[in-house]
Amino acid sequence: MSGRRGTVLVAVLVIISLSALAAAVLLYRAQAEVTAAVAASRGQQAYSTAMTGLGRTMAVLAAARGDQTIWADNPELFRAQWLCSDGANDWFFTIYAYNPMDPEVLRNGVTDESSKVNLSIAGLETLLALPGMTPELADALMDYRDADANTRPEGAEQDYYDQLPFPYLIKNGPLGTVEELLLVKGFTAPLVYGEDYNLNGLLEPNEDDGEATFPPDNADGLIDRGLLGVATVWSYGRNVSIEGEPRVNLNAGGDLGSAGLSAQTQEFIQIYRQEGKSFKHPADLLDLRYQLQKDQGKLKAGTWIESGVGASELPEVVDRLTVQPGKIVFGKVNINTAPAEVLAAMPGFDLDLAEQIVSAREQLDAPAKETIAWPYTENVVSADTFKAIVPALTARPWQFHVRCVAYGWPCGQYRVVEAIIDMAAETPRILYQRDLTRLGMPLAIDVEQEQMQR
Ligand SMILES: [Ca+2]
Ligand SMILES: [Ca+2]
Ligand SMILES: [Ca+2]
Ligand SMILES: [Ca+2]
Repeated sequence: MSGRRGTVLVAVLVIISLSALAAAVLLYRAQAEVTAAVAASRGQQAYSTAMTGLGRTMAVLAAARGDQTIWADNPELFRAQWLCSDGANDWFFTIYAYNPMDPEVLRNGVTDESSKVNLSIAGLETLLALPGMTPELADALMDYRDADANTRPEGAEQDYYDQLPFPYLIKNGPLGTVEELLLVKGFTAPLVYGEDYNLNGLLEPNEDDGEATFPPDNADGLIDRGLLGVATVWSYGRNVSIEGEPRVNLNAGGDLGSAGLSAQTQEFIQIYRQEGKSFKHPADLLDLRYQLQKDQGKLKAGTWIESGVGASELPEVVDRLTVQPGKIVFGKVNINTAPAEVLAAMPGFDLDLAEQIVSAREQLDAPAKETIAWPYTENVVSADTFKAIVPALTARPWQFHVRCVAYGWPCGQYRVVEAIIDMAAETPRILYQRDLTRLGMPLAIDVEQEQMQR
């Protein structure tokens, strides 16, 4: 275990013992004679245990949001965590998720929402690159989410939904959940959920037997997770540097000195703006040369000037500068966590490049991946390619998808809860939560083996 990871774990464990105390207070000690009352009380205990699981996950993210080695797959913190005993039962929780490295076993961790395409932000080309998408579906989604009532060539606005047997009002704004897609013309449950009917990230026999049993699937031995596996509506981030300072807007005449830029770069930016030019992204500064159109002080028209931003300046430039006004940036995709199929859907990418990025990042540690500069500084892409892909990207996760199963042993009572934890808010919060218990126990538990390991 690395020193940093060790320190973080200790910090997390301290917080965890505090939250376990709080949960123990919630314990139902009632020795009820009535079986129904006992079952209800176990249901309550399972629910409190699941809530404590979410609370602990939040504590882990508060301590180590930037280090995916802590939160992506960490059985020490997230698997079969004993919470308490009520005399009759021991209560545990497990955090679990689909495992892209090995789809046949779950990982014990959470999922970065910015590793997915934001359905409320993505452009038409990106939507079309998602699995199962067609021009009709993409146009219908664009119409559903845009504010106007102008129907796109293959889309549908309110007048279409008014004609349905059971008409309803469409959003004409950002989606509230990914499953809201089911309200958009043409979207079906197989498109949204894929084959993972019980939403556990594993392929069950009924999810791999074709038409024999519900749900329908293609019986190819591989799990299709539908749009839920690659799409989100939750991803946004604070427009701040690693240090938490508001980024300086390159196009708005902010205090460039406070962004730690060299005198040459500051002067370049000022002159460039005086010439009426603007930046589409801070990365435009990389190796930028510009020929003056007018006299600028002592510099005559026709003179070439240089930004002074090369590989060594690039990380600071992309971390501390912005071209987007406002405190919040929506829908960027995380270059450090997005799977190749998601990166490939973003502007400037193709599948080859996406796969190169994914394989290159496996060699990098957390500090190397702190900013979005690494594809260039690690020689994965040229300056031109870097400038083309980087506007859609971020290097930092802020929202996390969590699935938590809590269970009692030996009674076997359980609750399954799914949530989106938002670490970009002033105080960490749960943006969304629902109970998945009705879909069944999501994973096999072997409490005796877990106890022997203890
Ligand atoms: Ca519309
Ligand atoms: Ca499944
Ligand atoms: Ca089936
Ligand atoms: Ca399949």
